[in-house]
Amino acid sequence: MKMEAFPPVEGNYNLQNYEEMYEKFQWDQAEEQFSWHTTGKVNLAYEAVDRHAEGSKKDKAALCYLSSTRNETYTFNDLKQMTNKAGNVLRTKAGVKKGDRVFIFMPRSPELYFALLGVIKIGAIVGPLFEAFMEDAVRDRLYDSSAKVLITTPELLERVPVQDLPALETIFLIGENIEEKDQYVDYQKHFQEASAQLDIEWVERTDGLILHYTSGSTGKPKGVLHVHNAMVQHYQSAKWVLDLQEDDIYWCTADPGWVTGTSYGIFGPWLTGTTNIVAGGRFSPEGWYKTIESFGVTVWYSAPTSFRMLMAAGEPALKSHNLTSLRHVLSVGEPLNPEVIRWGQESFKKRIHDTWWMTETGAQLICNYPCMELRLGSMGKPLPGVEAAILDDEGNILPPNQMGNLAIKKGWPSLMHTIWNNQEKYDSYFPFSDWYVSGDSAYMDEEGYFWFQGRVDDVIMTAGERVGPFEVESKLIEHPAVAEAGVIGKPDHIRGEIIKAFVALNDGYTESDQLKEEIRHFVKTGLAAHSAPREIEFCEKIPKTRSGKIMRRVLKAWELGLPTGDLSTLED
Ligand code: 6R9
Repeated sequence: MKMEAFPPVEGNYNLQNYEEMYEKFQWDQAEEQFSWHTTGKVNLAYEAVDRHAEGSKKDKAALCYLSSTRNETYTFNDLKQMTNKAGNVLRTKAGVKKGDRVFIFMPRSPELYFALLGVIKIGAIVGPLFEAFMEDAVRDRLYDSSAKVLITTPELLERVPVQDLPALETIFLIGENIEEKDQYVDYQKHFQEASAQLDIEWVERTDGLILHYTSGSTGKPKGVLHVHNAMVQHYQSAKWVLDLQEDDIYWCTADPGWVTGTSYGIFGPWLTGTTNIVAGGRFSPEGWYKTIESFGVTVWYSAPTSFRMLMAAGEPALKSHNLTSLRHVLSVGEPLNPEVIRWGQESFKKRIHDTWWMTETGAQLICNYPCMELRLGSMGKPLPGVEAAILDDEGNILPPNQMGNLAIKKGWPSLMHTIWNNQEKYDSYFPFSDWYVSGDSAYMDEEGYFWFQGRVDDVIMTAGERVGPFEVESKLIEHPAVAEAGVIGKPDHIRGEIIKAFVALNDGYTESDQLKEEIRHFVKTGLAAHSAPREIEFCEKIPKTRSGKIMRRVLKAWELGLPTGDLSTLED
């Protein structure tokens, strides 16, 4: 198949020469950035906030928050004080101590960011939840982690099954006219009265920082525990991959309920002392373009699903905004379709840089860098300091161009520390001792670029051919009628599996058998005969997670009439 590529970009980037850095970089070099390198006192929140507040960035804007009702800016000094107050409230009103689990269940707002860092400052472990979670999702997570404290709003309280959570001692409510009784405490009242001076809890590098629950295909969601040491990689990847520099205005569109919204919505930007935009409310093409324009966003980190929605929204919204402030654009969460990269190049004249990583890996691992050629459809190359390979099912390294298990050699700083209460699950990621096996299927080309194929469970075996759902989906969305597509293998007694595509159409197109035939033909001639879906079903929406991932296992379960498994992260 023809490979399409964009040349490296000229410019003053933090990472100038990928090959050279890959040869020589060791992680301990990155540690010199941190004050603990000299003081020996460790706390991520200190490095992300207080270190800047006590230095030359004191009055630099750290957090700019915009929603339909609020427009606020906080400097690093403000952020230091606000997070200190939050830490004090938690300590004095709920007795929170090092290692306690404190969950935050509320919409994006400055209070959420203050509280999250406040928890970390006092050495506790923070568990951020999507505000859209329903009762079962909240119960599973708080119960599994024996959370001691919850910070939420009165509106969301009905989704907190307090009676089922014996470990939950205190519930802080953020809102108007809070009545304090039993374990319910008015957070804002105490926040206002709290001291802005705090004794930070110094911790070990291997002490707990954050607990992100992530759902597997079966069973309950698993609690991925990260530790303070992850900051080394949050920092270094924010430098090289996000390319954050002194004057940048950075916007990560992810919610802190998803690992992207913490590693790169909080830690990466603030460890590097960058001005960080947080936008409240829901996605709308108008609102998003306006955010870029009004703040003059220079570095923008988002996800394929959002880019596809912007693409589907078309020219009118795009053309009425000035997006020339953008200098660097990135994507994560799902394979980035070549069509989306072409759209980015046409519509705002920027390459969109794909980045691959997982909740479990804590930070970016395989990425595209401005100084490197960008091969459309590839995830890029491993970060300096990271060794990636494709393994067969026995743990042997496969040669280039063979599809297999994407694996990373242990030894990068942000690898999860454990799965909460589930050592067995943790061990299952390391079947060949030294290698972390991701569960993703990929291949590496001759020049060392990695190409994502699908989750291992999603790879389709049809008439003896292995087909990754991603390339079929990518081809499908190149058809003008197709807005989104999800592709699965459907058992078939002759071919093993056949390819079935679920397709959501763009506005202005009507479902018909003729259109199905046309789409099939389009994939057949554009990709390969064996990759063309034998069945196409139109649907209004493709089921996705809140972080925008197509839930192929849900499509498959629907198709086969089987139980759908954990649906807590399904978007409404
Ligand atoms: C950060 C994050 C992890 C899974 C991962 C893979 C998929 C993420 C991707 C990608 C192709 C990319 N994924 N980035 N697939 N290209 N650039 O997304 O974490 O929510 O835990 O998901 O997402 O399948 O294994 P998480």
